[in-house]
Amino acid sequence: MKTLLLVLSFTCVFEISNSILGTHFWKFQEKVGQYKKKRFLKNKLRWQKVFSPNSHLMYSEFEDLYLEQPLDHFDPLVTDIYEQRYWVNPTYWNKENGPVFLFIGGEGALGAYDVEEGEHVDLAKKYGALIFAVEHRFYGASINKDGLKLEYLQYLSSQQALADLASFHRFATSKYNITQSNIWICFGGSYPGSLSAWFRLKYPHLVYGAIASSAPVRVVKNFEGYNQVVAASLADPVVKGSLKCSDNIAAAFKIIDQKIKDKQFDTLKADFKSCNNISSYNDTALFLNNLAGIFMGIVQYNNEMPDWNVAAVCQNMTQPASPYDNLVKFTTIYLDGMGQECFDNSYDNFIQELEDTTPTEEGVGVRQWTYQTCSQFGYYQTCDQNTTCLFSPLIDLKSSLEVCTTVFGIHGKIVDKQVDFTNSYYGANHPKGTRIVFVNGSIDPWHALSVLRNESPSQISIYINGTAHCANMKSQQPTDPPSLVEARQKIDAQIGEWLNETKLPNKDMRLYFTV
Ligand SMILES: *[C@@H]1O[C@H](CO)[C@@H](O)[C@H](O)[C@H]1NC(C)=O
Ligand SMILES: *[C@@H]1O[C@H](CO)[C@@H](O)[C@H](O)[C@H]1NC(C)=O
Ligand SMILES: *[C@@H]1O[C@H](CO)[C@@H](O)[C@H](O)[C@H]1NC(C)=O
Ligand SMILES: *[C@@H]1O[C@H](CO)[C@@H](O)[C@H](O)[C@H]1NC(C)=O
Ligand SMILES: *[C@@H]1O[C@H](CO)[C@@H](O)[C@H](O)[C@H]1NC(C)=O
Ligand SMILES: *[C@@H]1O[C@H](CO)[C@@H](O)[C@H](O)[C@H]1NC(C)=O
Ligand SMILES: *[C@@H]1O[C@H](CO)[C@@H](O)[C@H](O)[C@H]1NC(C)=O
Ligand SMILES: CC(=O)N[C@H]1CO[C@H](CO)[C@@H](O)[C@@H]1O
Repeated sequence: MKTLLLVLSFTCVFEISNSILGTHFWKFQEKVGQYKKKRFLKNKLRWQKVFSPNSHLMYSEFEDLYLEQPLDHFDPLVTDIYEQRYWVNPTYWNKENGPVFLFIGGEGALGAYDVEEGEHVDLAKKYGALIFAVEHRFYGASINKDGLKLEYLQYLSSQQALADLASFHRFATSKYNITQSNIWICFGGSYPGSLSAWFRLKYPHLVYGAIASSAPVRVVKNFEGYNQVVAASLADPVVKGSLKCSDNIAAAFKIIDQKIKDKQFDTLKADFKSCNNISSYNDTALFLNNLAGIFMGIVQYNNEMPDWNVAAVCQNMTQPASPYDNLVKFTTIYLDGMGQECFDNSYDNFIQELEDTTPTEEGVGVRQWTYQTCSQFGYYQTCDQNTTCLFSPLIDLKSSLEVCTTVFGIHGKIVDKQVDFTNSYYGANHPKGTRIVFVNGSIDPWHALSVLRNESPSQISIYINGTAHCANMKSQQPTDPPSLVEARQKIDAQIGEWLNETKLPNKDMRLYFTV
């Protein structure tokens, strides 16, 4: 029953890590991240062979750089520091009046590719921008070696992360000789999408405009809306889903629920390739989360990897065999595809993983992100309300909240209070900002928490028919659907407009445009 946390990744930094129980969803996400990295490297190597056949093939020409940040921006008596990692790509920069593009990190490590590839890089080429990518505190290499201990997690918050960006702005302005003529625009997808919107909202004097892709700015404890979109996406013909497909998935989960009631745990263990016995309550819940996580992951990352998309799920789930048998078979295909023999459905293992305080430089920070959901965001992707959820109602809020209590000592009532505060603090899905573009995909379950309508003439929403999480953040590809091409053009035009208005002959005019 724990909800895997949402993680953002690669272009989406580490596209929001999910908040469902178990680590399986994360594994899928990591696989998506690895795939993208591999594709990127392959393209890069090909490029290097063509243009510099004799160069040694390095991962990237852009090195890891660090700046010192206070562990606590708000309490002068805390004098500890940590080193925050960032990258800079000056290749396209027109120093005189080119903008600065800030790519914001989230719940996973960033990489040099974040200043080399993606929509923001394409736009940087066009507009002569200096590109920075800044890793989020406590993720990747931006953490002290004992940073994951409970006593330090209090310094992991979106407010501290935004203050890091303010402090980075000051640091970079001085180090790279950035002037008033170089206006800043920030980018982010998923949780960093929220940070992008919030950076503009809370620090409008530092950043001129923000692109917020797939940004779940309205936080919510029980995010049952996630699975409503998952259900709608699996039924959506635009991505080759169908009602029959979603009905069959629901039917299969109903049979599983019945087998659980009948205590047929050995059958379930064998049918769905569980590594462990799942008869204890917590393990059963984890099993259900992991199984549902297959569908959540594939929908959220629809078409990020070849063969793993709604179309394939629905082909498998609408075969002539019974829905249950189709699900059993698809689970096996899925595990093979992930290179795993069985699902680890052990709740104890899951908790142990969350309690591990050893930082890992790569990938998603599972412990950190879980802490952020417990302490600020909730986002638990449950199935226990009266919704159109296809999965088992045993995927419930109670078990997600138990993880907060068990691992961090944060009780459900506190989660409530913190989630309410976060919405008050930032304005939920009606933030009163200006020059913020919210971009969402209709297939992306996270869009349910984003800004989907124009809030004002300068706080606008772009809704992409048929795309999943953060699709617009990738560089353009020949296979992109017209809706995505059009969305990117709108973002491009918006940035063009912002830059034009700052280049008016009387520069002081700029002040009138900022409010
Ligand atoms: C910034 O300007 C100073 C003084 O003009 C110069 O010495 C330095 O090299 C410049 N730094 C960069 C990164 O351009
Ligand atoms: C799983 O555990 C239950 C309860 O302890 C036990 O009855 C059952 O035989 C176990 N199944 C397997 C396959 O070990
Ligand atoms: C399930 O997990 C919760 C939270 O870790 C724990 O309090 C509870 O005792 C566990 N239940 C069982 C039956 O092990
Ligand atoms: C089932 O899904 C797999 C993995 O996506 C895919 O390769 C396969 O073609 C699908 N099977 C059918 C019958 O559509
Ligand atoms: C769920 O639906 C049932 C039947 O419509 C209703 O009796 C029940 O109160 C609902 N529960 C919630 C939490 O809305
Ligand atoms: C989305 O695209 C499909 C066709 O690809 C079209 O039938 C549908 O009307 C579109 N939906 C919206 C809201 O534009
Ligand atoms: C910005 O100004 C340039 C030059 O005047 C013009 O060609 C371009 O169309 C303008 N772009 C937008 C988005 O207004
Ligand atoms: C779920 C949802 O609110 N979808 C909305 C997304 O944005 C489009 C365009 O603004 C609306 O038509 C949808 O209703």
